[in-house]
Amino acid sequence: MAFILAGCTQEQMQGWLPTEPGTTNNVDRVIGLWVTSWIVLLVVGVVTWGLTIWAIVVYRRRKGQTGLPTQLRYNMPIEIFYTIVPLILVLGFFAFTAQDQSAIEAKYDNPDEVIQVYGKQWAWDFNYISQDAYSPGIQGQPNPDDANGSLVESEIPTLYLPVGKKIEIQLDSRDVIHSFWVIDFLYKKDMLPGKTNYMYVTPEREGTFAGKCAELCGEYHSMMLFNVKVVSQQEYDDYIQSLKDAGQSGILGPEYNRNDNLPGIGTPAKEETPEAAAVSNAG
Ligand SMILES: [Cu+2]
Repeated sequence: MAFILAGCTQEQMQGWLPTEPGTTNNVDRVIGLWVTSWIVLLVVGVVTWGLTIWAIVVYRRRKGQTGLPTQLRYNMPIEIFYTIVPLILVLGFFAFTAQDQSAIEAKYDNPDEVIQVYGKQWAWDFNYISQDAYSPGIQGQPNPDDANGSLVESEIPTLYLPVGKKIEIQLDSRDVIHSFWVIDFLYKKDMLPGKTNYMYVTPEREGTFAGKCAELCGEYHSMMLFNVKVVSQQEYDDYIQSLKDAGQSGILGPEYNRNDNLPGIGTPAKEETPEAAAVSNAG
């Protein structure tokens, strides 16, 4: 196995997943689960295809044979084998998936940074809660000079993350269900109106990574893009300072949500006017 794998490229070693090992604290775990699962499944596949072809060749009808071959049924050892092996496989996949999932979803008790991301039709607002600064986003702007429909890169909302720091990201929505997907992090999670989801990540490699909404959320869903810049602590601090210099201190809270009367949002319910009460009583 080692000899065969030695000839593989990095791309093949990670099962063609769109990332590099070590991009976050979780990426290697996901690659391991993905690649090992494929190896197990391919072994099962080779055995199954092999037995199928063997049976076809060895038990083919020979010249001069007539009638049906000896009919067999209820071969107990084979019945048990065909029941036990898939059961072991399913339980095995479940166990390893559950183990990795609970490791990836493990809460940081003392995150270095808490950042809130709001999904909204069709862009993102980033609240750097620990730093008391925010960055509002607009949806992707079509490039007027390009007939192929590319977007103006500089207009795409950008989330800055300091490298090597434990980050808690709170995922919220201002309107409909979106999904926060950073491709190179091999992670995505839904953003639901009225409910906060959490993502815990330690980015470990500096760079710019593409992100997008992964839940069809309306007409301009395809323009709901963002970038993640993983930078040094110094660059991160400089960026936060630039937001504050631009007057973007504080956060953009739920007051900008479109559905401000959902249960759980925390906005006070509108008071019933005497006129409305009269109408509802009459109705
Ligand atoms: Cu969306």
